[in-house]
Amino acid sequence: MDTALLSQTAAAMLGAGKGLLAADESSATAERRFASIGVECTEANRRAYRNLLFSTAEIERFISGVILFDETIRQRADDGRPFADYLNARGIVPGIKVDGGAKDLALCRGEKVTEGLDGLRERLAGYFELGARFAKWRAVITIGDDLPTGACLAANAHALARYAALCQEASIVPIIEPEVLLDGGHTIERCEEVTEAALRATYEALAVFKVRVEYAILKASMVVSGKACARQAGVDEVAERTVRVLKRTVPAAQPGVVFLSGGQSDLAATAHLNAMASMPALPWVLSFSYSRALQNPALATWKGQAGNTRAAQDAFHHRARMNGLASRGKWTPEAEKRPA
Ligand code: 5MM
Repeated sequence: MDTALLSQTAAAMLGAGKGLLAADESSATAERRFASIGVECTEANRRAYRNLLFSTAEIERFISGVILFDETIRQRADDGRPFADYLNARGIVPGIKVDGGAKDLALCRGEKVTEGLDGLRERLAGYFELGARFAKWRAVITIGDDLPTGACLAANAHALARYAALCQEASIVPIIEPEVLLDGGHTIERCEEVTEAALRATYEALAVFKVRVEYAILKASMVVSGKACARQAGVDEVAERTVRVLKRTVPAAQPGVVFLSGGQSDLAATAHLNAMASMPALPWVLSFSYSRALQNPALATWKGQAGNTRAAQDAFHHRARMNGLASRGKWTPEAEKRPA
């Protein structure tokens, strides 16, 4: 474990006014995203789309790191360089999703546990060789009448901790992502309770498995009202509840927390981050690690047509710039009126 490298990587990922682009959609997720714009989900199209995002002019001003999928880290940019080298040369840290996906948790109907620990040590060594300096593992927690169960929280926390320990051993910064889904009719109070329980379970497991939180980054879901809940909490309430839960559970020794967007609208994800990053005296850097909330307008503009590349890049640049502002607490609705 090279602690100097781990510190350097975490610091680069958490650079001021920057955040992460989650571009690690697995094939099934990419299929759904491409279907929404009527584009065939071939390997060539996935490469072309990722190339469009990664080659956007000046994106390194707002994007500090990109989470890649296994297929993508083995693909090349238009100029022939492997994507990891291409990003690195632009000052963007390449990272890699290493989980094997969320699978049904035995005897726990409606719940998932993320798999992928078998052979992970060897896979991490391979990814390091390919240039990855951070990794990501996502656990999925569903809120329901009697959910989550203790079994679901314990199984996912255990897996996240063993993953994180293996990453640090390999000098790769682990992003630890216990995502509480926003699907359902639950209240924001219930989301706060479940998020706190999930984070408590996660940090207890990290301590048991000797993970050094100084060299880890949390990818958190925000505390929000369930999508189908009649009362939708406003921006300030989401920010206050989310930060309250983080303060109760996340050690100050950890350098940063990046948020997922989880199906929030693009503007809500930006406004929520901005409200949290505006709060005084937080012990960690707060930023973004969005997939949909960064990519939605770009994907919709691109539509698989090479002629739309420039316009799609402009759309991506805009959302990255807005979220870069939000990570400094400097975003305003007026800033949405382009251009820069
Ligand atoms: C890119 O989406 C990631 C999960 O992909 P798979 O479900 O295909 O494995 C996901 O972990 C993502 O990184 C986070 O949820 C953030 O994405 P959103 O869209 O929630 O910001």
